[in-house]
Amino acid sequence: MTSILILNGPNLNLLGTRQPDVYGHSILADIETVCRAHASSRGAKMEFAQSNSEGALIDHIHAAKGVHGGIILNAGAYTHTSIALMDAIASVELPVVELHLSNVHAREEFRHVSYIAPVALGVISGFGAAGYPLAMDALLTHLAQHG
Ligand code: CA2
Repeated sequence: MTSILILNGPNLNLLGTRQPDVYGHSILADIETVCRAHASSRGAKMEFAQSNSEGALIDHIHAAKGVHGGIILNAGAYTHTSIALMDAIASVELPVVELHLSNVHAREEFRHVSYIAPVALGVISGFGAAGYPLAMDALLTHLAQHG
């Protein structure tokens, strides 16, 4: 059975508490519930994780090798800063979908830079919590075609 990792970065544990105009009303646990139902409807396994620490996110990416077929990564603000996350993704050679709740290209210029995009399969940004099942469909379709 295909298995994927859905990994969430810094401050995403605060979803639903502030800035609902930007990030929506869902809390991360709601998003996890939707992802679990979606994975099961697609016959896939899923691990869902969040960390505020760059090192822990890198450890999750390393541990995905040989366990998961691919990764959906909302790296939060580390997207715009972290060469270390970029190197971790490149090193595991797993397909990664970069995901953002907000449309980062419609926001401040510093959010237009992504260290993840050059090593990602593709990017989904701006569809709120609905972006998670979209990213799952994109990754699972890719894995069905390419293994
Ligand atoms: O749009 C996204 O998903 C982001 O990855 C979210 C990050 C932001 O730094 C990226 O540029 C885009 C921020 C997540 C912080 O989420 C909060 C939620 C509620 C209250 C405060 C922060």
